[in-house]
Amino acid sequence: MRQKTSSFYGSKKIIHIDMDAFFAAVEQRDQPALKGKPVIVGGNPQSRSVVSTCSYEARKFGIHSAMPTAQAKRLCPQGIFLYPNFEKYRAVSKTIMSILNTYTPLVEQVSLDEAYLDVTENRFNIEDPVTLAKLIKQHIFAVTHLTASAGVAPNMFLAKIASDMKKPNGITVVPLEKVPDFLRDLPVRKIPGVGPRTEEILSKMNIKTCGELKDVPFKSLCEKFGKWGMELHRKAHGEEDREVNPFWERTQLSAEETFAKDITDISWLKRKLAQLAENVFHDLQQEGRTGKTIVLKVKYHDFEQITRSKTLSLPPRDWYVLHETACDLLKKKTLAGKKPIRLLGLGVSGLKSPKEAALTSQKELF
Ligand code: TTP
Ligand code: MG
Repeated sequence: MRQKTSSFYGSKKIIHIDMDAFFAAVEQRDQPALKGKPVIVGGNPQSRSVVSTCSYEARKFGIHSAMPTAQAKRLCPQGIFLYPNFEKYRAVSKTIMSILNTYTPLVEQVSLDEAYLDVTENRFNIEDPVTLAKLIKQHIFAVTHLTASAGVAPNMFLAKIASDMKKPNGITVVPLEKVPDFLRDLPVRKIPGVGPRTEEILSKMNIKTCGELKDVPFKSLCEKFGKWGMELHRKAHGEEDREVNPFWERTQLSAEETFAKDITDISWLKRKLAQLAENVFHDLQQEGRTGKTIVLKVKYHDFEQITRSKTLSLPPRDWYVLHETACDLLKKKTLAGKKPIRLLGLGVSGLKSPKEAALTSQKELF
């Protein structure tokens, strides 16, 4: 036993758990006729809505989260299209999180279906984190009849990358001594936080893998990316300081997009804000949270970045309130129309759960 876990010694033992095709799996569980079928959870294919998720059977048709539902329907006309039932998913999520908490109090929930556990010390005094990950997966399945994938690693970002590698129902283990091998051929895009923009800049520097990124001098990365460069350098070496924080709570939810070219046309920018508002509102609904402060982020063509915000008297009840507020900020508080814009972001901050929000508004009445 000691032999097996020695590679983790002197470091942390982190498990990242991510449920497989979460919303779709819950639907397949509750309607056995859907088992083995392409199930797509999202909005109406007749509207401009997007796919929340789909079963692994549907993924074979090229369908994925955030794809327009209409496109999913074209790719898989025989697919079974369902509306999401957030209340049900929230209840299942609560059960899963309470299972995780029986192993260690150090559980950081990241979304409805995803969490990190620091099992360096755990309630069962099990030394081998892989044994624990297997137990946790079995436990979740026994109670919910749903499968999860797990990543086991010495830190959070490696555990997250690992949990995605053998989906569905897999476990990927990255012991400390295997970290360099694990990162060598891993595409830089797999590093959490590396989006299309960073990927593009790195690609222009001929860097496609974490192994190649590791060899870039620290100074060059900092010159290119500032603080983010420092972070990238550490990640390429498999290092991270973050601790699993059970009290972490998302206080802001946002969406943003970098455009293929810089934009001056205000009507185009407003249309883009409508899409961002729909996405953000959808995510708020999914998490069952509300907030009153609307934040607009603008990055101009010269990379100058500004954020402007407005606090409403009530949380937005629909996406178009978000959209209207963002358009108002864009018009009155930015140089949109005069100075070309490369990125727009829209967020809601000061987030509260519906229960907290209800309590606050009751207090405000007295
Ligand atoms: P994910 O864990 O990203 O996806 P998943 O669980 O459906 O599939 P897998 O992990 O096996 O790849 O997201 C969890 C849930 O969050 C997902 O079931 C639906 C929801 N979701 C959205 O509503 N919109 C999105 O764009 C994404 C990515 C997820
Ligand atoms: Mg998942």
